[in-house]
Amino acid sequence: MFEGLKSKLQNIQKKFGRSIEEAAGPDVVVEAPSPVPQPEAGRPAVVPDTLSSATVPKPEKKAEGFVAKVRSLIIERELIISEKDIVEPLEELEMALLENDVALDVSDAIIGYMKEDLVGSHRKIGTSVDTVVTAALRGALLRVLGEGFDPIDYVRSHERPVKILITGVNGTGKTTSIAKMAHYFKKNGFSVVLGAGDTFRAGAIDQIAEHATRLGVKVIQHQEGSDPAAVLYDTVEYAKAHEIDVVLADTAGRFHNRKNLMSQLDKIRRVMKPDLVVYVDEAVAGNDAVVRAKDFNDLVGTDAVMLTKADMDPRGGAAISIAQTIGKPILFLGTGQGYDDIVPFCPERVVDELVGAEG
Ligand SMILES: Nc1nc2c(ncn2[C@@H]2O[C@H](COP(=O)(O)OP(=O)(O)OP(=O)(O)O)[C@@H](O)[C@H]2O)c(=O)[nH]1
Ligand SMILES: [Mg+2]
Repeated sequence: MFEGLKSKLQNIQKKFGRSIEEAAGPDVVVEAPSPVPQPEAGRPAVVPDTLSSATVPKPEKKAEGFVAKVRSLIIERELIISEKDIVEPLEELEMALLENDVALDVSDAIIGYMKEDLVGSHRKIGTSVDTVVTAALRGALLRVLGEGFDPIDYVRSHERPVKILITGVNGTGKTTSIAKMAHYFKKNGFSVVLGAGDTFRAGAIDQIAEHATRLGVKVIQHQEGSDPAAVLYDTVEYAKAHEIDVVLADTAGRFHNRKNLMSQLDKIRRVMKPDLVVYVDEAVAGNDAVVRAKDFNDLVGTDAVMLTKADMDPRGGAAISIAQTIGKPILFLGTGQGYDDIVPFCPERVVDELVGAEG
């Protein structure tokens, strides 16, 4: 998952590291003299004049020994990073983000957060600058990814049944995602009912009914061609009567520029009163998925996004861009065709995967 972006980010982290190391100047190796001389009272300890001008000595504490002082000057260098020190790796980072389908404004935000974090402040850089760079990149990505969304917490703390309506364009994985979510909620101890709200596409009702049989959950269905709002209304009534925890409502694939289908979705919303409208799209669609998510959100409203086919996406641009672009969290990633191939989207975990865990 996101392998292309991951390897780019790892190379760029190294470049940032090299640029900052160059700005800091070379490490100074000082032989500890023997016997250890003590500084005269009232005078500072000897500071090696070979230290780079960019290196600011750490303020002396109390009566540490001479060796300890010199060592602290060497391994706890402090420096002030200026923008020109990191202009090249910043440009490379921007290119890498754009090449991997990160939306332009999101890429700008990441670059801005990196500058804000790195430039101008005193940084202790120790023997390696890697931790400084990793922390800055992690911080920037976490800010654009937002807080995430815990589906189990949501269902636990919400009045039942929790009604989840699934929307999106054709063939992106809506029905498969419903089956995966049903399996996920069931595994976590919740009861589930499915609503066969795609009454439009031939075979759609049989498809969801087959998933329901395999998963051992109930599906509410009407005839092909019937009103989807009525099917989903009945599904909610069934859930209420049987104290079911979660309603998962399927809908036909639709494009945002098809007016009739969009107003049908509006009707479904009014009749079923969903707690969560989840927009489903493919991670592999990259920037197209971001644009479509925004259109759906503007037209019918979206509470969260599920990105499918992340297993086939080396770029990760949609996953990084959607939360910031539409201001709604990613709920799950789809990572394959099996029922277990679903992971709640945890920003911390995605960032660990992309740039490595915090040192
Ligand atoms: N590799 C991969 N394939 C997936 C994933 N999710 C869904 N698919 C596949 O995508 C194809 C379409 O899935 P559906 O669930 O039928 O998509 P849909 O959005 O309901 O399609 P329509 O009802 O026609 O609009 C199927 O072959 C799924 O197996 C995923 O996370 N990874
Ligand atoms: Mg479907």
